Amino acid sequence: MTPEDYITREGKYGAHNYHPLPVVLERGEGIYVWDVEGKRYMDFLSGYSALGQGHCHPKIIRALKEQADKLTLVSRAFHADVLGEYMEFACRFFGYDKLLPMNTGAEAVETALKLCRRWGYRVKGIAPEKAKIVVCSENFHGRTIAIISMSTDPSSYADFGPYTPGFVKIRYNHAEDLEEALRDPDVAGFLLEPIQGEAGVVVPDDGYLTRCYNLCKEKNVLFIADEVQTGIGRTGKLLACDYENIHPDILILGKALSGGVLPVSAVLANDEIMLTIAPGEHGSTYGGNPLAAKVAIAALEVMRDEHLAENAFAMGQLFREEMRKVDHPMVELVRGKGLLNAVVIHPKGGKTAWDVCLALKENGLIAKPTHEHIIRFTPPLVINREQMLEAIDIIRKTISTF
Ligand code: IF1
Repeated sequence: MTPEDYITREGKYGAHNYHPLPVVLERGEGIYVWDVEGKRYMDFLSGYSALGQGHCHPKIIRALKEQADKLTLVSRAFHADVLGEYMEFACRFFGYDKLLPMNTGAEAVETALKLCRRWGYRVKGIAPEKAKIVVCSENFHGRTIAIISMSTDPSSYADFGPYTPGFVKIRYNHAEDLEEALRDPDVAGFLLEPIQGEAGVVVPDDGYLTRCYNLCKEKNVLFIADEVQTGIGRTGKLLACDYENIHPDILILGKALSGGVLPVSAVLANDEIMLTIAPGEHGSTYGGNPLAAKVAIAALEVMRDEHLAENAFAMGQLFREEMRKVDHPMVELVRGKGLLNAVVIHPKGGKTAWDVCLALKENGLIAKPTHEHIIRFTPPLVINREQMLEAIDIIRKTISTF
């Protein structure tokens, strides 16, 4: 089969909800992936940041295989020996009383929304059906109906209505909007991405998170951080909120929590919030399954023991420094934190970010455009200096051909 055969088959039998780069991969190791013809690429997408620990990290794969031979699923109808081990490990790792395990990022966001509303009614004392949650424009929190009801991007929400009520949308990076919104006593929580990923890696001003957090504390409103993409080392700290020493009331994790091995997500919070949900009121068949538990422990250990946050910090600095030296009309702006970076591409002679990504692929580096004119560069956090310099060289040379 040729690469075209694979692509045609996928398009014939699969829903057309994605527009992938025309590359068919069959193997991965560390920062590298290989296509069906044996060509090697540097992976500068990392499964949308899930593969922070790199492809097929031996320690994580070993944990997966060992557990797979013993016990894969019990559902939460029974206890499993490894679930408490994982929960204790993660609670200590992130500094919370309790963890609620889910699978995808979207489910974890949904869980956080439910927890927030519950807390709003049962602890804060908001009147029934009145609770509101404040969210930011240009947000991305996933694809469910409730989540797209928070979206300001028509490609996420258009013609999927009717929408879920109870969300108030304010501008991102404008603490004064939050101050205004929090005048309403029915607000239970404020949900945000510490850096907006899908929006094109929008980094808010220093101090924004702190101002928002303090406003929430003043008004008895939960500060909820969606760190599905920014968390677990991606931005150069364990959490992006760590840059401002903010400890969110509700922390949402996903993606790299399993190192790209399984869908594993989690919500962390203290007892006052978490214990508002009682048995039978929320859950998931696969949430917290033994495979996920063992894989997540291994993924977090790898991130800690290999100092991936520190490496992301250093490699990110190198990336932005070198990319900012590129003198080419298509390179409009380079921004990001750690290894969550974006380059804003100025179209030239009808050539767009998509064309740049196609050319990068030919030259052995794969990345994906977002919003027509932005390329996200998010390599695995295990990338070393030599590899990063090689990648920068590929990007520089590719752009110079335009
Ligand atoms: C897609 C971006 C990344 C997320 C945040 C929750 C979720 C995500 C902050 C939901 C998911 C994804 C999903 C992916 C594209 C993608 C993405 F381009 F939108 F910004 F990562 F770069 N919170 N992000 O970023 O997690 O349910 O998918 O596990 O194709 O939709 P999920």
